[in-house]
Amino acid sequence: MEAWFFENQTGNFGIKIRIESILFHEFSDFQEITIYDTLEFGKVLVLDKAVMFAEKNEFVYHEMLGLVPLFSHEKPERILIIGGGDGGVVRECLKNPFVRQIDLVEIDKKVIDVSKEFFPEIACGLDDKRVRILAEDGIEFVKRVNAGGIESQKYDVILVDSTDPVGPAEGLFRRDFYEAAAGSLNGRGIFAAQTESPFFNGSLIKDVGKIIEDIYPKRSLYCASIPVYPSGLWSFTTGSKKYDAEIINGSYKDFDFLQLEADSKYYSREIHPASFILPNFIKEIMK
Ligand code: AG3
Repeated sequence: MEAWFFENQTGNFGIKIRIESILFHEFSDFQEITIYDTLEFGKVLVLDKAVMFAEKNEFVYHEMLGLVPLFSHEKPERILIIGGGDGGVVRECLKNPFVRQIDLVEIDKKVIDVSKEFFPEIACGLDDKRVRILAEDGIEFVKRVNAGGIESQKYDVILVDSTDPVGPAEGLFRRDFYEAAAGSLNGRGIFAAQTESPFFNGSLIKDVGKIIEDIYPKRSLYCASIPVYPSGLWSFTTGSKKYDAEIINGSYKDFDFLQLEADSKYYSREIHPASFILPNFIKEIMK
């Protein structure tokens, strides 16, 4: 008998993926966690019935959220990742030669545990000695850093690898969080967050963009193609205090980009600036 997983990506549209087996299913303190083995995409992590990634194409999202903001920064030494307990973004950040410390603040420790068990190729960076894992609420965390205020303990880059803006991640799309995050960055800091689909979530992208524009001198949006997410086209919003996110910083002149490109399946020196070139309907959203 055939078995299928359905995700209702909007109220009126969804995807189905044929599954071979259910490898894991549990309600954690925060959400429903399911891991399917699928015929098309390999293993798939699903949180609250929404696909987080599929083994076969997780590289797109993780490379684009991890590498673009870091390589536009001159010297990203201290990184904060909010969410992202699977470790995919950590793995990518570790490819940057300047990274000295990554704090991963994931509210749901169970996501970290299952990723280590079922997705060792995604979670591989979590055991790196530069990585500190904090199982707590990212919103409270940035409020603390912001209030503590010691410049040397602030971050060069903050990345938000959240679920959709419903359930545990809702607060990660609100102004008070964005303001506390900006206050947790040092004067050269860059912020980037996943901001959903330009086709289905235009008003969210617009609202987030307006807040980011209020807070940072530089704001931009870039996109990447992710087949298992709603509409297949995904957006990332950046706010920057100094650097232009669309440009690879000149401080990487001696860096071995050929090796990075060999180790990466989506990101390249060409894709970095190209992903900021937007079709008119997205430029319209950004106005
Ligand atoms: N975080 C973004 C997932 C959003 C997908 N939405 C959906 N399927 N409705 C992914 C986390 C990967 N580290």
